Amino acid sequence: MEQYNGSQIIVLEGLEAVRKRPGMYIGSTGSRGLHHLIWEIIDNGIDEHLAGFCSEINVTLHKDGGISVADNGRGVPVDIHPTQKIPTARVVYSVLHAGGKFDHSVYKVSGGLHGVGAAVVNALSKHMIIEIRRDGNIYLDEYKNGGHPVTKLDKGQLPSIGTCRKNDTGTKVTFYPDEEIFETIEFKPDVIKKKLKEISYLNKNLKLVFTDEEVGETITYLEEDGIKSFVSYLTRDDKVIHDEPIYIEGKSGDIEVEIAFQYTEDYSETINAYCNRINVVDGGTLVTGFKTALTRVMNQYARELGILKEKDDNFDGKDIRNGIVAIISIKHPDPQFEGQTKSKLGNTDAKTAVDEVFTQKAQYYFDRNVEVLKTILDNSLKSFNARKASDKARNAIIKQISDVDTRSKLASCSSRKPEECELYIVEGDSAGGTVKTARNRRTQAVLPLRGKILNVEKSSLERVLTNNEIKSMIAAFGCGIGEDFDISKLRYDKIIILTDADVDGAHISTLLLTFFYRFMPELIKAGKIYRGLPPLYRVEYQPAAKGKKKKEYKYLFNDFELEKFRKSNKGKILSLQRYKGLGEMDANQLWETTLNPETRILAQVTINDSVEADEITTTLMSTNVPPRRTFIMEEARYAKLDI
Ligand code: 28F
Repeated sequence: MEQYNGSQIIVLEGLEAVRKRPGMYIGSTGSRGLHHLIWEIIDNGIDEHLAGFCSEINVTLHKDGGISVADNGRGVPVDIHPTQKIPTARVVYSVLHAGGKFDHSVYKVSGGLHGVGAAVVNALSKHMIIEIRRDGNIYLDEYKNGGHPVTKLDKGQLPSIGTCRKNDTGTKVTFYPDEEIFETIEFKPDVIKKKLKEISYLNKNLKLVFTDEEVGETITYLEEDGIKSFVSYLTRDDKVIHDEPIYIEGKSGDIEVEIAFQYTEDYSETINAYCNRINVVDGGTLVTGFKTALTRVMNQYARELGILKEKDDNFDGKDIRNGIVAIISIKHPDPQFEGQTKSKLGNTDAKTAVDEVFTQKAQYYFDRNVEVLKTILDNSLKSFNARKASDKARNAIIKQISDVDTRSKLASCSSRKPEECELYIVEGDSAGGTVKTARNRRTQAVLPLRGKILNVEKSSLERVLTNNEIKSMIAAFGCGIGEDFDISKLRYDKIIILTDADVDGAHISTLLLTFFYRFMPELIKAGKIYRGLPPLYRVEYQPAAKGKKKKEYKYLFNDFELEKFRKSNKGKILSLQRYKGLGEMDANQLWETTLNPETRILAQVTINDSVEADEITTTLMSTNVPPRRTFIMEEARYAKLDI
């Protein structure tokens, strides 16, 4: 193996750090983290597109499990980097966080984790090949085992392996994820296609081509109408109340603003926001600017057209956004992301920029499309009237919730300090009983749910409030619901869903998550919702150490861990107990594995992608069966069957 000089040793130590804690760089080592590798590389190609030098990106899934991403940009420079003293291409693909482009005029695009850089992909790949076409030459650089360079430099330069036409330029990266790092290295074509589709909407004149060599399929994504087509795609299964999405674009200072929106007959409001192509799941100033401007402009028109009389209250923002599907996409030279998952935009100038552009351009549009305007205002009026009527009905129900009986099922904890209290929502009475026994009564409360809760997808709040299980949860949380929701009144720091690891448990968990996502999304965004992960197996084994007679035991939480345990304990006699449900554990096993904050494992529920979350929830939970059947058929091969 090549001798390493000082700077290369530093490079390798950087990559080693990534291999030690991959989750810190790509979020998880599951399927989502695996696919982040592709997004990181594609982002480099999108940067090149944003700089104006790349019009096409090709993504190819190879039969041998590898994946290639190729752009037709300028090609990563191969000259010696002024400070790192190695070829620039090596800096971009093997030095951590060095991917920052020199020409800062380009807005740095980055994936959901804000551009951890292509070097991370190298670190987590067992093999990576970079092919650069530039100045009529084809250069090759190759790495193995997490970024160890294989290609010998020729007088410090990358070797040229051939020539090409002068104007044939670009960068092609092929990589093979390391199965030692990832729980799965199987790329999902549908996940890739969905992302490329979203990228094509957000980058309207960038062509993306996906080839799946496994099945010999090639698909091209190119959306000249950009986010306007994105909105049409999002409303494809809905009844719309005006034919075309309304498209607005403009610039305010050095912030470029694009907005597309369309109204449906639905009750929900969907607003997906992007800053420099990053999906800001928790919104922030760019969404506030849109909502403020939309409410002001529509109320102004409602009064001008006499739909609202002098004595009437203004339409509430929720009335005006009733049924709206909107995409807000801005380009900002220096975005500040805030919040726990860095998914909220903080720049105040983004609020004024969106407000200004929307106000100016929406008035220009509505002055010339009064029919559409009237349709939308009628929709707002209907919602306004319905809201007034249901306020009374809802307040009556919520008042009823506050009385004691709906909280009777709750085994509360003695502490009154929310920051130290946890609420376990447990499936069924038997498990509920064991959890009540095993818990720490001072800080852990238990709410057993009898059977399945209502599927709230597409339900109105009134309908939701008729379900006793949901009423007892609202009463237990203490933070109200709907207009009265106030997260500062939440009685717990964590709400932990504890269901069996079987199909029924998964279904109850999904119903609960649908309820939280549709009616208390703030709880998820504030990181309050968790899933308890009880062990799947308890394995007993004779310890290797001589003389020690006492059997030892270990808990394993999924099949991946069992596989790894078997591998590292070959030849040992193991007695394996599989837990079919929480009820099979005794109180101290349950305490040790699932309740004790020192030893338990909790999975925090997050929303990483607002489009995906909305679509998946609708697909899985709404009454429209065909999309669900398709989803299940496609995903079934990844499901662990519960036999
Ligand atoms: C499939 C992945 O990685 N494409 C890339 C470029 C182009 C330039 C560049 C990249 C200089 C030192 C910052 C070329 N010519 N696709 C890719 N295309 N990086 S990555 O420069 C990197 C900067 O580090 C490039 C002139 N300027 C920039």
